[in-house]
Amino acid sequence: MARQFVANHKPIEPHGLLIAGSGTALTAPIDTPQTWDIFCRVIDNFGDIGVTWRLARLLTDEHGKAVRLWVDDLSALSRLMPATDVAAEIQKIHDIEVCRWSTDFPDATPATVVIEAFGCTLPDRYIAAMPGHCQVWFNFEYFTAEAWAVGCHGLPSPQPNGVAKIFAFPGIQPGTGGLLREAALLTDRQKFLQQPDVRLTWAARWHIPLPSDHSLAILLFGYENAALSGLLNALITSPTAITAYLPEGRLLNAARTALKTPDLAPGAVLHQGALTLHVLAFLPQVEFDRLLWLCDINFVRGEDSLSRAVWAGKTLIWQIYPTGDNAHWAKLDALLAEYGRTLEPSALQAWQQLNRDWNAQIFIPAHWDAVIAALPELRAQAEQQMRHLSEGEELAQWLVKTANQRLQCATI
Ligand code: TRH
Repeated sequence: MARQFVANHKPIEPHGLLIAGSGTALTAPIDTPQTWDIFCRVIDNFGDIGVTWRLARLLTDEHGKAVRLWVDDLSALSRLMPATDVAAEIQKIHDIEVCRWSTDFPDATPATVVIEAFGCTLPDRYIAAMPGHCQVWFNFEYFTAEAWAVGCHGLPSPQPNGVAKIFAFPGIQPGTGGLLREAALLTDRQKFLQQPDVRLTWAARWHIPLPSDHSLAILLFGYENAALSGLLNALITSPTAITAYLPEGRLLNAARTALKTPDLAPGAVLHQGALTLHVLAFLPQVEFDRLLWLCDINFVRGEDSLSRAVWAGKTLIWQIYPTGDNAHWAKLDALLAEYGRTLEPSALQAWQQLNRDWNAQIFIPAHWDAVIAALPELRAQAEQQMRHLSEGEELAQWLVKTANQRLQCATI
C-alpha cells in the first residue's frame, strides 16, 4: 500500500517579478505559495547529489523557497553534509526537507516548481498528480560548454500530462543558465586569500597543513588515472617545492599503486624529493571550496568540482566523467575552447594539451613543463574568467526568474 506523504512546506514571501527580456520590475507579486521539489538519483560518485544539494541550499538560503529534495541515496548526501541521517525517511536539514526517494513512492502533493535533475525520470504517480499543482517543471541538465546547449536552454517541451518541461542548461557560454554561485562566495574567497588568520583557523579545524610560502600548491581530485604516476614523478623531481593535496577517493587508489604505498590513508604525509603529499579526509561540501582557494592548480573532475574550480579562479585541469559513447571528448573540447578563449596561443595550447593528456591518461613531461612555464598567464586568466563569469547569469537566479515568469503568465 502506498504511503501517505504530507508536505511540510512553509509559505514563502511573495516575490517581485521581471518580465522576460524587458528588464522591468513589476510590482505585482505572486501570491500563490511557491514550493519547490528537486528530484535526484545518485548514479555514481557525488556529482548528482553535489549539484542538487547545492541548488537546494541556494534556493532556500538565498531565495527563501520551501524546498523538498527527493534523493535515492542518502549515504552520498551524508558525505557532503555529515548532519544527514541516512536512516530517515524524511528529515529537515538546513530548512530543506530531505526525503528518501524509494521505489514505493508516496502519495505526495507535487510542488509548484519541480526540478528533474539529470534526466532522473520522475515517479509515474507523481507525474500523474502534477496537473493542477505543478506550474513549472524544469529538466535540469548536465553542464556543457557546447554551442548547441544555447539553442536548447529555456525551451519548453510539451509533456503528456499537460505540464511543459523547460530545459535548463548549466554552462559558461552566454545564453545558458550559468553556474550555481552563492552570493557571498567571491567575498569569502577574498577574505580567505587575504587574511592569514582566516586560513590558519580553517586549516587547524580541518587538519589541513597549509602549503609553505614558496611551494606550488596542487589539488589532485580525480578518478583513477594511469597518468598519475608520471605526474607524481614530475612533482617529485620538480625544481620548485610542491605541496599536493589528495582527497580520499578514486584517485587515491591510483596513488597507492603509483607510489607503491598500499596503506596510504587520510592523514598520511609523504615526502619525496620536492613533493610533500597530504592525503586528506573527505571534507563537507561547504569546506571544499577553501581547498580549491588554497591551491595554485586544481585537478578536478565531473561537474560540481569543475564549477567550483571556475569560481576559485585558479588554474584548473578537468578530468571529465567519461561516457561509454565517448561523447565526453566533444564536451571536454568545448570547455577547453570556451574557458580558454582569452588565453594567448602558447598558454592556451599548453593548457589544452595537458587537459587532453590527463583525460587520455597519458603523461608527457614536456607538456607539464609547458603549463608550469605558462602559469603566470594561466593564473591571471583564471582570475579574470572568474570575475567575468560572475557578471553573467547565475543558475539558481535564472531558475527562480524563469519560474516567476511562468507563474505570472499562469495567473494573468
Ligand atoms: O563525484 P563526481 O565525479 O560526480 C560525477 C559528475 O558530476 C558527473 O558529471 C556525473 O555524471 C557523475 O558524477 C555521475 O564529481 P563532482 O561533480 O565534482 O562531485 C564531487 C562533489 O564532491 C562536489 O560537490 C565537491 C564534493 N567534495 C566534497 O564535498 N568534499 C571533498 O573533500 C571533495 C574532494 C569533494
